[in-house]
Amino acid sequence: MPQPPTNIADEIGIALGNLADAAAAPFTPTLRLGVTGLSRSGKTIFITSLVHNLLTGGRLPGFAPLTEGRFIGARLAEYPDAAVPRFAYEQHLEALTGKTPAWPESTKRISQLRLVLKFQSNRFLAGALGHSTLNLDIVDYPGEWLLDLPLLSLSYAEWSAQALERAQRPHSRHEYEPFLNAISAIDPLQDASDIDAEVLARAFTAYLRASREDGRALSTLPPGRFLMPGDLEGSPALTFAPLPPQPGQVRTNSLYAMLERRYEAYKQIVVRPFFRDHFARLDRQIVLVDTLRALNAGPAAVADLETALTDILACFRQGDTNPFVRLIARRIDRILFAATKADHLHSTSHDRLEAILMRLVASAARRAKFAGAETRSLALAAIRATREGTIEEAGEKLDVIIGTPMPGEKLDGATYDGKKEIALFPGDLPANPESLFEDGKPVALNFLRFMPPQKLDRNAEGNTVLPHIRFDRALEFLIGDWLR
Ligand SMILES: Nc1nc2c(ncn2[C@@H]2O[C@H](COP(=O)(O)OP(=O)(O)OP(=O)(O)O)[C@@H](O)[C@H]2O)c(=O)[nH]1
Ligand SMILES: [Mg+2]
Repeated sequence: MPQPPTNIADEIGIALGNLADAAAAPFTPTLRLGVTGLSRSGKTIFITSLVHNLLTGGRLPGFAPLTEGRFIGARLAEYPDAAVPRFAYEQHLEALTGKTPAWPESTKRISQLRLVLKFQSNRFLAGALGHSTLNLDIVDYPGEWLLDLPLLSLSYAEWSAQALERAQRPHSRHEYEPFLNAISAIDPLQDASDIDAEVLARAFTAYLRASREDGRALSTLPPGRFLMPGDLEGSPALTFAPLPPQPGQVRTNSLYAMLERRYEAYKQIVVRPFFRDHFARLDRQIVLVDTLRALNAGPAAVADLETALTDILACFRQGDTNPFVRLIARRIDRILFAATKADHLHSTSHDRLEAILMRLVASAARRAKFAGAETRSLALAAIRATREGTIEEAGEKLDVIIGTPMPGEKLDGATYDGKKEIALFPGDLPANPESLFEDGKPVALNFLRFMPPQKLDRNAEGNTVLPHIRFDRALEFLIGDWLR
């Protein structure tokens, strides 16, 4: 039986939280923006760019509050939840804009931030009262953890069946072999022992790690904390593994029953609070999708990504909200699907990139729209690392991007050192997105990771300006109407 992602106690907590927000709303309303994306999809960069652009009034021609001159300014404020560290905005910005610009590391822990936005409202009553303020709350977390949300509605037997089926696919077999051997050496119905549980969990984690290194499938598989344990390293809730189905009732002191209990504990102790505290009360959502990486990896990866996004997004509470319902039950009423890192392609390919993204998230978007939420899709770069150019090859004009590939990136037998700038023609995206989902050869594309922009402009106040692609339009859709 599928279980709801929350229990009654959670629901009461969520409703009370919403009421507390509502009580504070006449003074300062709070908008919770969910930045959703699998690992390496660009969450940390998106949040850093958002904070920097709002703090410094960046170049955002498509963001109406700024262009209409109503945006007064922003500041970082203390977050009400003292238990979670603050998003390391200053460190991330320093990494990106320091002497030797570098991308921030993969996120290992959860963090959060609150921006207080001040603006001149153009609504009659609010305008007469002077300046208005809005709290914008955002949480950053390791993308791996997102894959855990669908586990909330899966029993141990269901999850085991899915995990074992996936592992037995042709390209997973060699990574899975040692784990398969570990399972065959153990009788799931024998007496439970910690040692056996640890052996299985270790072999399973090694398989998850090997799959992550394999570019052909999704970069990570659940449970997310196995590879990104945060504070839970070594805890019993992380010491389980999938097992083949057992006929009939299993003894409560069997290994199978022990691993089942630990799986349930993982859901209760780790996944449910993560969902309840950070995802159950969102107002807006941006779903970041690294479409190009999946295309590079081939049809199996594209199909995996589509399934993962559909399953994950089904866990969120989306739908139309009216102000009365919002008092106790918040819903995400706007969702922006974004193909990130659009600067890896020339702008002439952005329409096709958006078409592919729309095909990837079609089921998720349909479901959200049916619930009453507004959706949009966009190809964007939160930080633009390339510029555009044209080259001539064999008498043909090619639209290229110009940038510095990351050290170690390889193309046509050359390995780049992180210093040499190149002009790259990444190839043509297919006009028909459907072709990417059909089994067959991956499309021949050259996507390289680029160094962050090396020379940045400064604005009149001396602040660095982060170049971007359509980031202003994303902001307008996500928060613009709250700043009216
Ligand atoms: N060129 C370019 N690269 C980007 C952009 N955003 C992200 N990247 C690249 O993608 C990598 C991952 O971005 P992050 O923001 O760290 O991704 P994340 O979603 O926070 O990943 P996890 O923390 O692992 O969940 C970065 O190190 C960059 O190499 C962008 O706008 N342009
Ligand atoms: Mg991150």
